[in-house]
Amino acid sequence: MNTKTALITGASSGFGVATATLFAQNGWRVIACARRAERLRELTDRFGERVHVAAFDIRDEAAMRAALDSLPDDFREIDLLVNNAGLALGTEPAQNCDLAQWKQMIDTNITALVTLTRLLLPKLIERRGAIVNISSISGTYPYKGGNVYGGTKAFVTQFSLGLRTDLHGSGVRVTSVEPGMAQTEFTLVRTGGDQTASDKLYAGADPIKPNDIAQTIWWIANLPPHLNVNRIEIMPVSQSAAGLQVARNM
Ligand code: NDP
Ligand code: 8X3
Repeated sequence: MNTKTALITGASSGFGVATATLFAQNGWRVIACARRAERLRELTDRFGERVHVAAFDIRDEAAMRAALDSLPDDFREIDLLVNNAGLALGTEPAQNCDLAQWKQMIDTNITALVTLTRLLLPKLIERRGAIVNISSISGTYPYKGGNVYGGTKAFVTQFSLGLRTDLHGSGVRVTSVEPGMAQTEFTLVRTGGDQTASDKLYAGADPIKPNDIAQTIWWIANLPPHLNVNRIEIMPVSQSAAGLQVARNM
């Protein structure tokens, strides 16, 4: 039985819970992180001692450090970091956006991600481990209302490529996973809980499912150690880029 350990952020929903489930099912130890402890405990109910719950707000550096410091002995040797926790808030044009929402996206998608990565890097280097960062197609293809969210994901992709360069020769693998439209709680969060808007977005589009991304992360994490997937962009077949726009006679 495999006894590797993965720390997965955002493990209470969507891609994160699907990834935690897949890795635990396949014998990995999983440190499941998110704010909603009751959701994380469903993983321990299912997988018992193979899952350790670490419930904290990823924007709270002191809470993050405390969670890492209090890991049980069996969970201290981390082989894989999946930086998945993240969110989009709002779909308004930049000039109408709420600055507090922009700051929350930056704090969660960028600041928390780099903080956790920096704290775990010494351990990951020691273990010749791997980092999988969940970016997005929104970091490559701008769309209306994507503004700061897309900017945070462009950062995640570029940070991943930079990490690869800095970790040259260490054996540590780094991947930027860049999904397109996927049906999770993402749109519910983005719209402040508008289930109708969420249902409408995904209706008839056959979007990516959480397990599709979990399977991708599983594939990346279990490649032979001489291979690194730098970036992987995945869309549902129903989605494609829509090109540029022109405003005439302005
Ligand atoms: P979900 O909303 O289903 O999951 C988001 C996860 O992030 C939850 O587990 C949530 O946990 C966690 N999270 C958010 N804020 C915090 C916080 N402050 N502290 C701790 N955990 C937090 O969405 P997805 O599964 O879709 O999103 C996962 C990642 O995938 C995100 O980075 C997202 O940007 C990215 N992505 C999503 C796509 C999509 O179309 N769905 C496409 C491309 C990328 P909790 O609320 O319990 O704290
Ligand atoms: C989440 C999906 O469509 O905003 O990253 O890029 S999308």
